[in-house]
Parts: sequence; structure tokens; C-alpha cells
Amino acid sequence: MSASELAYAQENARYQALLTQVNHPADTYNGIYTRWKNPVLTREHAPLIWRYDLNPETNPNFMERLGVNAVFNAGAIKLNGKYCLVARVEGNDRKSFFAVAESSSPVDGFRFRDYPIRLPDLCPEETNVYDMRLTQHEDGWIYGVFCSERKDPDNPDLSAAVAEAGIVRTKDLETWERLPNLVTKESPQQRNVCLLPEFVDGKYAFYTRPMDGFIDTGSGGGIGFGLCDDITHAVIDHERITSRRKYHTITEAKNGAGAVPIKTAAGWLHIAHGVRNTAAGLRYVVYVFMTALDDPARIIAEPSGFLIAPRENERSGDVDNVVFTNGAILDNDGVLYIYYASSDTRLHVASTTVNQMVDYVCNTPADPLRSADCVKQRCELIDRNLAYLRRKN
Ligand code: M1P
Repeated sequence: MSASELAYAQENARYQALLTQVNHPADTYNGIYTRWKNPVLTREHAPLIWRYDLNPETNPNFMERLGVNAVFNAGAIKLNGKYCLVARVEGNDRKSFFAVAESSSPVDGFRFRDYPIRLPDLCPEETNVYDMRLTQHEDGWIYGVFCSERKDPDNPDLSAAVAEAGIVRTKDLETWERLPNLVTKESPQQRNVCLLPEFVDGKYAFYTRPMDGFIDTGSGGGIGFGLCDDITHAVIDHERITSRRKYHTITEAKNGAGAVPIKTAAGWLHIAHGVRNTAAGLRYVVYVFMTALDDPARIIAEPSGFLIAPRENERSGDVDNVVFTNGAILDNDGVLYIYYASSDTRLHVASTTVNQMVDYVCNTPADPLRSADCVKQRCELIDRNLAYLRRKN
């Protein structure tokens, strides 16, 4: 066996061990959800055939030829009994692409298909694609809505970019039809757009994120909502704001839709992200809100604060202090799996149930927006608890 073949055998053994690693719930408790110990996808999950030239004649030193830097933000659906993630894979060259990883378990065993998704390449200016939300729509298609990014032709600054929402559709996550990008007449840029699985007033319903610039949402008031007649030429004339950004909250700097909203008896459950500024830069957390079934843009409950914030080793990575979700799977037994990425580097899972989430969203108090009122809110809880303990004893 050549040195190169030996190195491949060793690397492959490590890779297979990673893929068969069993995941366990973490030892933390909040009654709302359970974090799982191991990330479900990391850069090490990228198949060796994507990274190495396996032929010892052309790669005698068994060098990585096309490295993978990170695997994170994944859309998620259950299809034909399999838990399927469409992950954002970022090469060492900084370009992201999409790849399907699937498993018969929601918490471990995810394995990438042999090839990444080869999106129809319709736009020569498109430089980067990322963060696909997968919607199993009642029209029978599975839609993928993602960020399509290109250099801003009108700004000489090399990092000036334009972000739009790209749209693809598929039946099997294998063959993809690309549709024209979403046009939002009131917003020059879009990111974090996702499609509701049901028609609203007979139209396709999108959650949007109106933005003035590529990074700054500027005057964009929060997560938007808009309808369009024809998804094959999707145009939204008007966006209404649903979850608003507010001063001195977790959404002060920006917010954005996350996983595709989940229909519950109480309303549409949204698992989104909020961003605030800190001296160390932006901090991204995952938060939850609910909108009305008869008007999916109208907020009916918004608990105070975050659901998931970066903890321990989630805090560091390529972009520190970030947790972000764009995919969740509601299983037949009511268990909900939230796939969230940490620090733009790897993908984790947290499990809960739809009943727990409805309890959380409907019974967690709203943010009173001022320290004095937050103290009052906490003291009321303490009063009730002390009275309960006195009665009990
Ligand atoms: O780096 C954190 C996240 O930044 C962007 O989210 P937003 O548009 O809300 O700022 C996205 O690019 C996302 O991919 C990334 O995880």
C-alpha cells in the first residue's frame, strides 16, 4: 500500500466513525427544548470524494485539493421517511453551495449525497448562494428559497453586494427547476425570505426582510409579508411588517424569518432570528413568535427574549456569537427538531414538541421593553412562587 493509499484508509476510517457516531441529549434543562451534544453536520462530514483526489498517481501526498471550510444553515424537510437537510456548504474559496444530507434519524447519521446540488445556472452575475428554506407547498412542489448574491455594479467598493431571493422547485431534492428571482417592488434587497406552505387568499405568501443595503436593514422595520399571484414570475407589490424590530431588544439591529412557519391549532409558529449590536460586533439569537391562522402577517404572541442563544463552544467560529436557523422538521408524533447553526461554522439540533412550543409562545410574557417593568414582571413571578410555596408547606 502506498503512503497515499494508507493516508486515505486512515482518513476514511475517521470519516466513517464520524458518520456512525451516536448523538445524545445534552445535560441542560429549561423545559422548553433539549439541545443535543454533537453537531449533526460539520465540515468533517463533507465526503472525502469532494475534497481529495483519491488517485495516488495524481495525488501522491494525499493532499486535500478542494477544502470545505464550513457546513451550516440548513433547510429541512422529511421526505419519504428520511430527515433531509439542504445545508449551506462553504468551500475554502468562500463560495457557498447547497448539498443534501439525509438520515433515517433526526439527530445523527446524516450523510451527504455523492454530489452537491447543481442549481440551474441562469445568472452569470450571481456569485454566491446560501441559506435555503424548504417549503412543502400545498400546490405539490417542494420550493427552495435562498439568497442569491452578486457584486453591486453601481458601487466600486469591493464588498458592496446585492442580495435577492432565488427560487427553485423540486419533487425529489434531486432535479431542480429554477424560477426567476423574487421581485419586491418596495425593497431593493432581500435576504431570509421564506415561503408559507399554504396559499393565502389564493396567492403564494412570502415572509420577506426588507433591506436598504446588503448588511444594514436600514429603514426596514422587521420581518415583512407579501403575496404574489404567480410563483413562476414572483412579484410582491407591497410588504406588511409582521415581527417588528424594537429598541433595546434582541432584534434591535435586524431580524429575519428562519424555519418555514409551522401550522398549529393556536396559529403559525415562527422560529426566526434576531440581531443586536454589542461592543464585540453583532450577536445573533433564535427567537419565536406566532401569527394568526386567518391572517398570517398578524402577530398574536411574541415571547420576551430569545429561545436559543450561543452557548459554550457554539460561541466561536467563523462569525462569532451567532446562532441561526432556517430549517425545522415537525415529526408525526408531534416532536419538533430545530436545526440551528452556530457561528457560521457547524449545524446542531434541538428537540422539543409542538405542544411545548405553543405553551412557550403563548405563556411566556412579552418583553415590557424597560428595566423597571422587567423587574416588576420578575417580582410578580417571585410573588406567585412564594405564595405557592407557602401554601404547599
Ligand atoms: O453571519 C450571520 C448570518 O448573517 C446573515 O444573516 P442576516 O441577513 O440576518 O444578517 C446571513 O448571511 C446568514 O447566512 C449568516 O448566518
